[in-house]
Amino acid sequence: MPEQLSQHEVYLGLGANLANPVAQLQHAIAALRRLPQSKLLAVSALYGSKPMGPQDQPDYVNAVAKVSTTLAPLALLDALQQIEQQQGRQRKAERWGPRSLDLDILLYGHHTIVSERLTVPHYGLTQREFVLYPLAEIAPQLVLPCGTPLQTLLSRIPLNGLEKLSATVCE
Ligand code: ROI
Repeated sequence: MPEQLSQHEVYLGLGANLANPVAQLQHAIAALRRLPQSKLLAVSALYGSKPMGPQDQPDYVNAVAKVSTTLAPLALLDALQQIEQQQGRQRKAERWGPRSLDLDILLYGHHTIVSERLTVPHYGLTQREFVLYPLAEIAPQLVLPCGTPLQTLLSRIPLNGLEKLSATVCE
């Protein structure tokens, strides 16, 4: 695990498909601005996306944010889960079911983390258009810890109906 007080560039995935998903993401971004020991550096546009997993659920709204933080990975995870809970997230037994807010640590610097609570890079990162395209919007030159350029992954993953929404994220 990385030491606690060095600065790390972290990419976070945001997703919601319940309870006014655009507002959920806007509130979550406001909460990310208040994260302790952290600075919000960039946020992608909001994107509408088709559900991955069970299709009998509403479309999602997704975005990616870049944060600089001195929080250790599990402290960051705790803070993100607290934001999810404040916004009414209920963890249900159903795998890949709908959710009011999902905040995922996609990348934590160039670190690879495998622990009971956390796997980084996020296991879905390389497969999910609703993560890769918003990520490329704010970090087009990014190279993953495995050495693969983000642009190489993008060229393999179709948009699958992903669309930029006109809703804005407040400054
Ligand atoms: N599908 C989309 N489009 N966006 C998500 O954020 C998302 N999150 C999930 C599952 C249920 C896998 N499907 C998703 O957790």
